[in-house]
Amino acid sequence: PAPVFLKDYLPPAWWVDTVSLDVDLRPDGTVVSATLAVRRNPEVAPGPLCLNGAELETLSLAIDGQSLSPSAYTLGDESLVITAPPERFTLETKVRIQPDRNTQLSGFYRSKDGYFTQCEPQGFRRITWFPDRPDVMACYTVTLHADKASYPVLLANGNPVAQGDEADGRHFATWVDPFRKPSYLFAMVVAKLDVLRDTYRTTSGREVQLGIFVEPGKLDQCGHAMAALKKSMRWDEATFGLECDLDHYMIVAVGDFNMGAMENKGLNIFNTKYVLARADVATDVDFENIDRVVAHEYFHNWTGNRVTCRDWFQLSLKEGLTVFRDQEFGADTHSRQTARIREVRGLRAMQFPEDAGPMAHPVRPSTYVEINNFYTATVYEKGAEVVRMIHTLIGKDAFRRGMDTYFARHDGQAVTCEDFVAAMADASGVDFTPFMTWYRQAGTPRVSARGSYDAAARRYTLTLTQVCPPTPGQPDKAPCLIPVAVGLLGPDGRDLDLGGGRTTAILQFSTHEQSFVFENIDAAPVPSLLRNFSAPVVLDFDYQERELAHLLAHDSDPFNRWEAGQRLFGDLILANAARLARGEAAECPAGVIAAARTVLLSDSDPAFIAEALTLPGEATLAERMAVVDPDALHAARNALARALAAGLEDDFLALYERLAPVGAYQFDTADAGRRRLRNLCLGYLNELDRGGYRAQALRQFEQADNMTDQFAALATLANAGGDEGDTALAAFYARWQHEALVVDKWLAVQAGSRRDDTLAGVERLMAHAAFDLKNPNKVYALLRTFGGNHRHFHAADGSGYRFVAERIADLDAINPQVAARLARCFDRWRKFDTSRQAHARAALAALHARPGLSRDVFEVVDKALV
Ligand code: B3K
Ligand code: ZN
Repeated sequence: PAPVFLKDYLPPAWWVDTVSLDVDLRPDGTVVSATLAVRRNPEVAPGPLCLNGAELETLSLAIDGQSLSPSAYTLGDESLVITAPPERFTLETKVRIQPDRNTQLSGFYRSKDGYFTQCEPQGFRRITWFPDRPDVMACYTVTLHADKASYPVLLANGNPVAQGDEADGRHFATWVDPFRKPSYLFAMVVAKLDVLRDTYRTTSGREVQLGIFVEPGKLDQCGHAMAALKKSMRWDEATFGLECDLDHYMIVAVGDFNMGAMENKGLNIFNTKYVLARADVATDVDFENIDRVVAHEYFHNWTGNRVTCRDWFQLSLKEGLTVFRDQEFGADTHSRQTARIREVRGLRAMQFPEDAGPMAHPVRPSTYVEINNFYTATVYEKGAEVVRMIHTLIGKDAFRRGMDTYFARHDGQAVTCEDFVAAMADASGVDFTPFMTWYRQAGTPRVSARGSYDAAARRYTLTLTQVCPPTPGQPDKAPCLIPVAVGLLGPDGRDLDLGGGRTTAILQFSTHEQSFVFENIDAAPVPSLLRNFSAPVVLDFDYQERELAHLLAHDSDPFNRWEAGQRLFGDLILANAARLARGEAAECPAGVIAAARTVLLSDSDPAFIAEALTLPGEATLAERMAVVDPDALHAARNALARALAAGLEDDFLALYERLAPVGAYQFDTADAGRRRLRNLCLGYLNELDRGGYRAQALRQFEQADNMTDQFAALATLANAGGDEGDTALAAFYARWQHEALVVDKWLAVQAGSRRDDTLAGVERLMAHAAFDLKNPNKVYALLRTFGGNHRHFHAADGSGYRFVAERIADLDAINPQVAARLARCFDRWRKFDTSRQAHARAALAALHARPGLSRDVFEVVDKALV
């Protein structure tokens, strides 16, 4: 398969102004009749009209009412080229598609309760012939016809303008979307669903009809999503002055969905995972994720839909910005400090490894083979970090002016990342030329810092150097403009005055090496570097254990308090992994236990304490090892958990009891924090492998009135020794087997287990009635969780690699996008020892050699083998 390049972008030779679709669902397939008003783009050289299509059975083609003569066009499997059409004309096409056979879940496809669409990025071409690119924006009118009893709900983007009955028990509905939109934002739903309705009045008085459509019988799981939608609408008005422009805003939940959700204009389609929630089936994390995803899709209405992307290389224009917006919404709605900690934890677990691996790419990629492979942590999460750095560099008010400028200039347009940055530059007066490296360059910059204190001169000098390791296709890296937020802690733990009462300075670090001088410093300080994680970099500083304990206890920046603990624990785990690999015993200095106790007993927010005492993950730590030894790493991490449990047993137990729930469950930030900390205590106590603590966990499992506590107890038991784990797993399945999303949790907890027989368990679950290779949620829960199970996926005998590679091959024939996501588990195979590498290479090579591999999986595997 040939790659596509950003440098080859050309504007379209033809515009489509209006699209009229007639969609007729019949037992032998769906017939789609399309009428397109097409006109030549006067700004580019005349050329043929090229339309995209995939798996379309073409029934007829006509221009201006005349059937097209065979000499006037070339029809291929994936293209329809009309050689010399008139300047302006009406194109009519009629095709048949087979949504019942669409297992890729891209385009129009069947799920349990009816038919749904997913068009981003290139699904619309699986519905009708069309110039399927985001810079062609048109107004759509859609008429749907289907059997009324089976499919009472007929939805499309925009407003309903007509509906009625037809012969043979069928009915129709017509929808008109008044906004011009790219084809990727098209959506339609033909299904049997229940709906929760509500209304929202915008600040300027516009009334919006809200609807959440779900599987019949699930209305009692929609309330939280509806509240999240209304909160998001209010937040965007208050924060960015952005109002909803629609009369109807609908969310439809579907159980078969490749991603989280999709921002189709006025008709979002969501994975059920990000809609359905009730206290007994959803955890606090689920409730919070629903808030974030509902907000994310709603925010896209401005950042993505009103202003869209010129081409798919600009994906981060809408995704990085919209993630930044949903992060800020989450920070304002829940807790800013824990939100930031979780973002960075996620970035380090997912994006840093991606940026160091074979699929590394810039926030704005310059080439791809399959665009679906670029909905990545880099485009989304690093993209959000890039927007956050702009925010940090110019400040909140200028950022708001930049957003206003962006919309004033580009509303209704399809634009580039440069257009966004130009709006920010013009609104702030800051020159962003040096900053653009962040969009062009892949790889995580590594910043090394060293400090020196001159007591006589009362001067502290901080010297920073940066290097960015080479990534595929980019051997030489330029320095980035890195905003480094710095504070200096005095011996009493208080922030020193950095001049004019400021306690945090934003250093603009833009060359290979730079020194920054702080005057009037009375004592040798401990530097607090990269406060609030002001840039997505790895920061090295040779901290002493007591300095980290000082920061952990006193830093006024909550993120860096947490960070100090992560460094303390991470350094110790890595040192112990090396000791264990040499056959020595793991150690745990008293200072580390004491530092942990100080945090545990502090009066900090319980959610913060829980974050601070959660050890860094194996995948994150593995990035710091020259050659990864997953067994030693796993053992060292568990050893530290056990040492903390032993050292703080009484404290954990007391806290577990003190945090016992007082009233009935409700999802609320403060309560969720208490539950998180209490469940962390339960987890630590069970590191001690004692029947009494397992019994306590089993009691919690049985008595909990909510999924958060029940599932936390289950996860603890499923990782512990003893029979209690099996008892709880069996009871959990018996109770929840009819709740698909809860079954996903049950699969995931087993696939992620530390137990020695995890792979055998996963193999057994593949054949269990609960599993279904056609359902992405099931695949993610069982197979991707196993692929992320660091010790078991990277098992020394290669069994994990072989198992996953074979499943990727099976899945590729069903759903290439999901198969390619699973293939990303192999990204870091070169970091392991030669024996593991040989196993991984063999598994990948077998996959690579398979005939008929999709472009999606091919790209991932091919790059992994280079
Ligand atoms: N824009 C969609 C992504 C759909 C991608 C399909 N491969 C979800 C989101 O980011 O909001
Ligand atoms: Zn998005």
